[in-house]
Amino acid sequence: MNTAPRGLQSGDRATWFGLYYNISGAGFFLHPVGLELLVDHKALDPAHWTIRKVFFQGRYYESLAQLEDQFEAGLVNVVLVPDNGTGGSWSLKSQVPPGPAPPLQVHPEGPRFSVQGNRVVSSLWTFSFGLGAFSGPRIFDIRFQGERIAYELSLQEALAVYGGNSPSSLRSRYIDGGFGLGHFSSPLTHGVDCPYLATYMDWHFLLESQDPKTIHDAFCVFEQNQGLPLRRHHSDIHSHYFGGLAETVLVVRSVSTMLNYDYVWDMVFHPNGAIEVKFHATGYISSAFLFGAARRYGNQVGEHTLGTIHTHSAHFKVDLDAGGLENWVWAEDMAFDLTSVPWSPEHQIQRLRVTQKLLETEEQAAFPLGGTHPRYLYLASNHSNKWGHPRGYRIQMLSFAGEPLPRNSSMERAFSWGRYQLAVTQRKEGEPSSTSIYNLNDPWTPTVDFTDFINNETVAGTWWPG
Ligand SMILES: [Cu+2]
Repeated sequence: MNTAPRGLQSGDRATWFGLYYNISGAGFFLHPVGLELLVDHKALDPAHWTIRKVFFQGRYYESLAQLEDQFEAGLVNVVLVPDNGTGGSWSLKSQVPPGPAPPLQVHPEGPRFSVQGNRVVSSLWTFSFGLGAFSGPRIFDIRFQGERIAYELSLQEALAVYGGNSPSSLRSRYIDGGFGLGHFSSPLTHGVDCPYLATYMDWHFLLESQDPKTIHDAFCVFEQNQGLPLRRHHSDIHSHYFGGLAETVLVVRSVSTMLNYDYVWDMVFHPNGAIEVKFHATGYISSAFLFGAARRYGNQVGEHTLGTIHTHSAHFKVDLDAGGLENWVWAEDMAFDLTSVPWSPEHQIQRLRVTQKLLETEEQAAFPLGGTHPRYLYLASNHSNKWGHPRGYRIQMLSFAGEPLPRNSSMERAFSWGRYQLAVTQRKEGEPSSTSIYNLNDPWTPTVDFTDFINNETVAGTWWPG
């Protein structure tokens, strides 16, 4: 099993590889044998690559020869790991008969959207979709009822940080854009990955080869009943009526399989004009040989297997156009004022009111993880509705991500986007992405450090022709 990063400082080219049994039909992810090798691959000629360190079942050795010598001398305590699994369940095959077929969604009068090339058109929404070979799913030119809402909505990066007591697990920080979130997209299985009646599209790409490749059914688009009303009211008081609307959403989905784990990426278009971005992590966990204080670093999932502790984070970019290209960032919240009761001044009351604040600089509009942020945050235009309120688009964050790495880590700047729940920056042609494919293999001198984008420039009202 390949791991990253590949060393401890800029310029290093040395990777820890974990060895696993490859069990037919169930992969190798849960079957570590306890042997890990640090391979120095700095030389351009693979013939000169060397093994710099060996780890076997809890102990480090200078070389395979040293491990062999100590084994021959009876100094190595070997735990025999069977090659057919070690208790626990590790196959994704169902252990029980499937039973009756599950419910299906149908569209009685055919789909209510069409896909023309890479453009999706429904009665409410139009947009173009695609995959960045490295950055993954992206949507451009999103229009709601004909009006542009966003020029770009795209995944930028995914990050997984691990802990453990074996070298490859305690070292692992996967900055997945460097491997290729689009490149490692997997074909979608009808009826499992997306509804049976979804529209499936292939993706063609040219990467690391002279010949184009195709990922069959790399995208799906479908409409889904949310099983909840978008709105409803039933009146039995004074007048008798019911008004309601079933909520159906339009979904574009793709899945990236990054070795053992799979990210399901959804862009969800709601009938009220909201766009939702979400991802789910599934697939296999990563694992390591279980020894010593392993359970400080995860859970035991097999007789000799530790499921290693880790985090998942992802970063998205949205280039919003709320009512035109000139936008302002407003923070709104609520506050209580202590006031005397107008009709009875000897009493006091806590009166709830609206607070509003214009956020003018990139610093003011950057919200660190764990800090307080306003309950309502929106991009507003200089157009008003008929009551004089500025037209705008709310940004709502629902995330329980933690800090990816402490700031004093030598590689934290390679994913410094992880410091923020949300950051609004001036749009620039020179800042197309919050990350770089080169950050994976040299995180110590990152090609792109997102915090550089936050340098006290204004985010108020101007539009930036690039
Ligand atoms: Cu995970």
